[in-house]
Amino acid sequence: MKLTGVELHRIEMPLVAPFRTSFGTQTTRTSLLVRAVGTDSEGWGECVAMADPLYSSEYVDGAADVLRRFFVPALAAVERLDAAAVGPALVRFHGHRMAKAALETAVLDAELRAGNRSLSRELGAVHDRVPAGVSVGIMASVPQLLEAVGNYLDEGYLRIKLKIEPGWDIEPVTAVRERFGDDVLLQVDANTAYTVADARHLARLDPFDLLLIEQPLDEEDVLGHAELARQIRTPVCLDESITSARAAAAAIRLGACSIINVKPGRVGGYLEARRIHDVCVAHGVPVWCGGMLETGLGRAANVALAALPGFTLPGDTSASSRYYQTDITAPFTLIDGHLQVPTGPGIGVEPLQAELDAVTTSVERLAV
Ligand code: SMG
Ligand code: MG
Repeated sequence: MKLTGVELHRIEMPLVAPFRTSFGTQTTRTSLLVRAVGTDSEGWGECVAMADPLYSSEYVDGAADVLRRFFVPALAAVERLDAAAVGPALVRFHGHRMAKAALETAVLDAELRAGNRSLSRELGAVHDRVPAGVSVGIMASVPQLLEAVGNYLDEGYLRIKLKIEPGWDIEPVTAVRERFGDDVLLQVDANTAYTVADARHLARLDPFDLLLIEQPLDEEDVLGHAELARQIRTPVCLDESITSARAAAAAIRLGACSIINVKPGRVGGYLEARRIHDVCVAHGVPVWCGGMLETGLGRAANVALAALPGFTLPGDTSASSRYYQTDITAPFTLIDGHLQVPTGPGIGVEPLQAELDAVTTSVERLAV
């Protein structure tokens, strides 16, 4: 296809509850949606950058800028555009993987819709539903945390992830294990809040039989993770550090992780995410699908990815109601702790016009 237009839709959606991590508290999700219009179809991609560069160096205004000034003009020059052509067309531009991923996903959605093919089939999904985990923020008190975890377990979530930071780690994990028992699938995510000097402290999590500890150290500290992995029994999982299939292969080889969190936005798109899956399967390293508080658009695509055979752990693929009162697509709901994998053409969902309009703060139409 040939690109005939691109729109950047900026949206603001209130979260059902504040979400606190080691890098800050979020009450609203500000995101950018990319709509790509081609000669015979159109598609959507959700940019997972946050309003501020706190999780990674990317942020919403930066993503809009790089899309507008560099990425969209580069794609507009491609005569026979498909998703596989996006990476090569943008490869000379460094970084900005979340912005690249959003644009590639919009093109992929359009391409698949034109061919009446679903993303799940395209990626090689082998399941029609995926188990849902939930990420639980840092709370003001242990009783509040126990209430939140209890409610999620009652809803049917099959795995609990606790956000941790220095001062909120051993105590909440102990309390959750004491209240809900050893059978709950439990893991923690530090979002880079520790240093390798904390190894002995983090080893105090060993007795709790956690599935994994996610990104305890700085994203560039791959060797530190390898050192930490030798000093603790809890398996180390990387999130922020894994920005490509090459980075995944290196981290595995160096012993920096034994599990990998795959987020398509963080790695530049679903095609690279699948390559990471393949690298991990080849090394016997389990993967699971992370989350970035996506709307139903991004969630639909994540759920398709999470249905690949190497995704053997539940992901941060929660129901729409975990995040938003009203989603901008038909909501994802939990059925026996699982989300259904969309089977329609492309990513399998579309924004509902009224719901989208209600949260849209600006639409920018880019000339191509
Ligand atoms: O989408 O359920 C979700 C959020 C899952 O904890 C989550 N994401 O580091 O894995 C992570 C964080 C990054 C976003 S925090 C605002
Ligand atoms: Mg994480």
